[in-house]
This record gives sequence, structure tokens and C-alpha cells, in this order.
Amino acid sequence: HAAAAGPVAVRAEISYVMIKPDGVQRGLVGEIISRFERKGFQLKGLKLFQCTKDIAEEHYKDLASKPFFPALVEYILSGPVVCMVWEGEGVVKSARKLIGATNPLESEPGTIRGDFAVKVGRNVVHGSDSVENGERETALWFGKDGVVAWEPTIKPWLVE
Ligand code: IDP
Ligand code: MG
Repeated sequence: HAAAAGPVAVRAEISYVMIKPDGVQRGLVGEIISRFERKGFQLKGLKLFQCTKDIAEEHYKDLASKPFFPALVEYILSGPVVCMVWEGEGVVKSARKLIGATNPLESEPGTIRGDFAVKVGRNVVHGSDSVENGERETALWFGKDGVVAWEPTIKPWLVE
């Protein structure tokens, strides 16, 4: 924090969260959005989207050398996804907790993957793994103009 400089406009923390094609096909969209809403994060971007190979490969570029990479890209392209931007203090780490461990058999009950999935290749939802990736992935999936700046009127009842 800069001392004494007065209020500084800082962009709040955001996570890029995506319901993968299996989550959409299985009718889990409302359920998953509800979990983030009721936690108290703010929805800043939302769209149903048929993604392209370029975007899927860019999104998962750090995994490009993995043997499962082609199957992963094929999975993400296999149907529409729901792209979301959730905002709030600590949202990146908290979203990962709400989502659960990568392998759904290791995810705790009460997490999204723990409650709704059994296979790592059908694990229903994505969440950014760092603040930096929250920004990077939001820019990749939404571009410059896809995110809406708004504040809920109930915000004083969520954060003091
Ligand atoms: P994350 O989604 O929990 O961050 P990452 O390691 O970043 O997990 O992997 C991205 C995605 O790649 C996973 O969510 C999963 O869909 C897929 N994946 C990861 N490891 C495997 C694997 O061993 N086999 C098949 N798919 C995998
Ligand atoms: Mg990841």
C-alpha cells in the first residue's frame, strides 16, 4: 500500500471461471453460478460461447507438452462453455476452493468437482490459478470490452 497518497484506483481481483462443455451439457450452469453468487463474489462477465481451437490452445498453453493436451483441447471444443468473470477480494484462491482439486476423486465433498464429477478429463469447471492468470484469461476469453463495471447495491452487506 502506498502511504498517504490518497485513494488509488486499483482494479479489484478477478478470476476467470468457466463451465466446461460437460457442465453445460449436464445442466449444471445454474448450480455453479449460484455457488459463486451466494458466496458473495460479483459477476462481472458472462457468456455462452463455442470456443475455437486457437483460444483453447492459448488458454492451456502451459500444458501443451502433456500427453493429454490434444484430448483436453478436444474436450473444451466439444460443446459450448460458459465464460465468467468473478470479482472480489481473494476470489482467485477462494474460487479454486469452491471448485475443488483437479482430480474429482480427490476433491472434497461440498466442492463443485467433489459433488459433480469423477474424472479429471470431465471435471466440469475451470478457475484461474493465480491473480495474473485471472487477468490473462479474462483478456483472452472476453477481450477488452466484455467485462461490465458495476457494483451491487447490497455490497455494504458483503464487505465492510
Ligand atoms: P486445474 O483445472 O485444476 O487448474 P490443471 O493442472 O491446470 O488443473 O489442468 C487443466 C485441465 O486439464 C484440468 O482441469 C483437466 O480438465 C485437464 N487435466 C489435467 N490433468 C489431466 C490428466 O492427467 N488427464 C486428463 N486431463 C487432465
Ligand atoms: Mg489450471
